[in-house]
Amino acid sequence: MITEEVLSFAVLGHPNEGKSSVVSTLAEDDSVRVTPIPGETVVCRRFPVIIDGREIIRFIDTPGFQSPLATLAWLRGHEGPDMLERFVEVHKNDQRFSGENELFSPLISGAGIIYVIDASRPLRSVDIAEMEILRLTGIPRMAIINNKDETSTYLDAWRNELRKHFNSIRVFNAHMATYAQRVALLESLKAIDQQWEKTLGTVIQAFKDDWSRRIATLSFFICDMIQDVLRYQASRNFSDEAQIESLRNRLITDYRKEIARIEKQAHSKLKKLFKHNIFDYTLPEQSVAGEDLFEQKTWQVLGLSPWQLATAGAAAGGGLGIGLDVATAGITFGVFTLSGVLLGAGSALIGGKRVSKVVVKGPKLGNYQGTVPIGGSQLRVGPVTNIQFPFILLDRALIFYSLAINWARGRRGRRGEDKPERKNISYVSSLTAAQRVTCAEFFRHINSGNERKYKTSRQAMTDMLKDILTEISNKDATNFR
Ligand SMILES: Nc1nc2c(ncn2[C@@H]2O[C@H](COP(=O)(O)OP(=O)(O)OP(=O)(O)O)[C@@H](O)[C@H]2O)c(=O)[nH]1
Ligand SMILES: [Mg+2]
Repeated sequence: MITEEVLSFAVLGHPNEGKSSVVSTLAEDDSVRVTPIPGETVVCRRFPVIIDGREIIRFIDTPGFQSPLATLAWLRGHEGPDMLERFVEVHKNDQRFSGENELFSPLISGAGIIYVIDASRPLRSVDIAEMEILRLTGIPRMAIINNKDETSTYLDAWRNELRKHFNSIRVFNAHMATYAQRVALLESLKAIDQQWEKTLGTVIQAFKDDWSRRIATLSFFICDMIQDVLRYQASRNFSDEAQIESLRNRLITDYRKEIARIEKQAHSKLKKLFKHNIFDYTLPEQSVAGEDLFEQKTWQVLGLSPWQLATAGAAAGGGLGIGLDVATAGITFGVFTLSGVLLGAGSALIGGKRVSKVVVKGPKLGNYQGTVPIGGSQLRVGPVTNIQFPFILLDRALIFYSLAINWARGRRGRRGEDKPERKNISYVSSLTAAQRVTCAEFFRHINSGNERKYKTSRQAMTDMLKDILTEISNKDATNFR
């Protein structure tokens, strides 16, 4: 007899009930094949959970029961410790039982049982036969109610039946489960069998430690992203004042592209950290977070309110502008600098939107013509000075994170079903006043030149982010942003 050398759980059930979805979520592995076609999984596949290079637990995806009534009838006539081996031996060439032959193999090897049912449909006699088969095996077992449609019509009937056959029952929606729910599921597995208690305790601790490490890493990534954006500037040289207009447009395009690239890169690091390896998951388009960073809508819904901005900015001691047009939700990119040439008017328009004052650096053309560098002058956009901008970046990162940790849900997208409410969409608008100041302090010192203050404010920012990220992951995944 082959034995599973690592603590293993076989995920069993009827075809198409969500077994593979449960495995995918528990093992954080998006290579598990999940399809709407019943009978997709035909052979068992092991999905290890590896932490620190060590396999700590293993989930086994199995094909669905095929002929539960006939299987039960046979087993009842052959009860005994090795009845599963004998069943497979007798039926190995019988196609009617190919599902059972396959799914019994991990049980023969010593795996525990996680039985998945979809409670959005009524209970049938085949389901009871499956449960009875599992009870006959005597293997410690838990039932998972994967309520696909989230209807409760049949829930009580299912629960009553499951209670007769299982040591523990949990509702676990494979497509919505969060990190906290995964840990809760492991906790209840621990309670089923004393033999597992120690190992599962270690597994749960490893899960928790691993999660804290990811959160710490992510808070660094977020700070880095905001820092890179706030420090970025695009510039171009020119020699003819007539070029300014077209140059400015090009510069803005370049600037936007680069900012978008920095943000995208941070999101993709986040995605990796939360083990989305295969799917090119991006922010869902129908959600506000899927809007372009520079879209007016983004600026209307995310970030802080004008009042919150004003107080955060003031408390952090200025340094970052509130932006001329926060109230109208337009976009100020911050300062245009122009060295060598005076742009003329005190403000400029970008794409029809007013930007903050044009700052002229360097000698004015008229008075100091002699000092204009050979080869022309330079037009520069950035670094951004609008305090709302980093708040919006932070908001989008938090929203992206909340989707990524809602692992399976994020992966499958469920487009169209979840038109998010536009209200309550922003995370940063629900920060406390003290947290807003912590953010503003950090944003300000990114470019203030005060290295000591920069370091302390960044440390405070990462500490605060760790708390926020932990809080988000401990919440239920009821809010789709
Ligand atoms: N809405 C919703 N759909 C789900 C959920 N779980 C699974 N599904 C869908 O149900 C279908 C079957 O899911 P699978 O995980 O492939 O089911 P399975 O039990 O492994 O199926 P077989 O391998 O064919 O036996 C897929 O289309 C899933 O997207 C859920 O929690 N919610
Ligand atoms: Mg499957």
